[in-house]
Amino acid sequence: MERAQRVMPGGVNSPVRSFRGVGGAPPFFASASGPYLVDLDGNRYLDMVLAYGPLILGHLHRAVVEALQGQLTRAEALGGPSELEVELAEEVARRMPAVEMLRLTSSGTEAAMGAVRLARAATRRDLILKFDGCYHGHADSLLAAAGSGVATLAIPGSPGVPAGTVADTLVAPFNDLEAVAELFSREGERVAGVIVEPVAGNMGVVPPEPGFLEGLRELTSGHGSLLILDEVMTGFRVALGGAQERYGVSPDLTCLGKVIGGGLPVGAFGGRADLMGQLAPAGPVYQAGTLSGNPLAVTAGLATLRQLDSQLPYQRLEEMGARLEEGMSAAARKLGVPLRVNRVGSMLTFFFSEGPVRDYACARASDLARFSAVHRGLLERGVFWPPSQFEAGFLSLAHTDQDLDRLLEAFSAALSAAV
Ligand code: KE4
Repeated sequence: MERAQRVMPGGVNSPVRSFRGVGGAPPFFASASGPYLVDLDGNRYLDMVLAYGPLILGHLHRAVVEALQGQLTRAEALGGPSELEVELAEEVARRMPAVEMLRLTSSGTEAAMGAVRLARAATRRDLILKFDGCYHGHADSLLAAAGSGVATLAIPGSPGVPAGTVADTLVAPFNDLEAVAELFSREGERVAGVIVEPVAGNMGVVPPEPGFLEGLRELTSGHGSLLILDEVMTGFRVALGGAQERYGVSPDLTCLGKVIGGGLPVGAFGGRADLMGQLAPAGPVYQAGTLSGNPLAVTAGLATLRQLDSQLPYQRLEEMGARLEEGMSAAARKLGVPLRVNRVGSMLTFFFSEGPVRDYACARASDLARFSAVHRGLLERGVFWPPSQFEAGFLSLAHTDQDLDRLLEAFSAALSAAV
């Protein structure tokens, strides 16, 4: 880590990996297989991070490895269109009918950035509404923190983001439909779009309350605004057709990433053909990317999606998620520790909170010190849990029942050591 910090800010290439959120130094990983990671010292960990969501099949799934090996005999980059990109767009459209057309990118940040630009162009409006605690990548206009009050004009979420860049970004509390309705009654005709994680994952997992997503759909439709579902994390994770299938809400635009790259860099945004048709070169809205649709990354994404081709894998993921939720809750009950487990399918977060965690303010008010202590205890017992209260833990199809038994033993021991 000292060597890394001499040449990379914080010694990492993405902040959460530094363990600043939980304290202590992160292990440096060297290899992985199935549900396991191995660090430079040869210690093995059960992986509940899975590269923050992409590895829903686990590490080095045979189908992904074989597909990549085959692609490496053909090309690693092409600089021109390939059939592979068409196949991935068709696979996505097959699973998400609302995604009539797709543009591939190399990250979720680019996907959200492109979707927001397209929404503003298509509606000829400037205001974008996001939710406090939801993360859509680090594009300037979306690095916006909640101002004071309820649904308000944003303030820059980071140094280097000019106030003017977030002047057209509004922020409301997640799950607060009233705040959104009030905003639309005031400014609705100026709102280009609402962008939301249909299941929040970046404040820890916070599911949408009944009616929330449907309410956003009604409000946007009623005011000529667009609904953008950021499914970078939930896409093909929480259901065969993503959160839009699970909750029955049809967005105008969808952001994707993580699972559709199978661990290699892929993002995407897509939606109604009449909107996507306005994107360069078909239309005037500019968007581009040197490695967008890269054949290796697309190959890994295709191989992953093709393993997720029925309800069976999602039933297995649901079973494991439910078992983990129940086991963690039982361990906390036995120790008399207030614990809330928020879960949708195979993405879950535990909070040390007396009351329900329904938005970012609740998540921040939970016992972060206890989370850090339990995180450390899990790591010492060979379980790598996301190193931040505001991340989601993930399961993969490579996790076995025995892995879950060991995880629950480690959780119970780490919890009793932390109280
Ligand atoms: P990337 O640019 O990091 O590929 O995607 C940004 C993004 C967009 N939308 C959602 C809902 C996301 O969750 C993300 C990225 N997620 C974080 C972890 N929650 C990535 C991990 C990291 O930042 O290192």
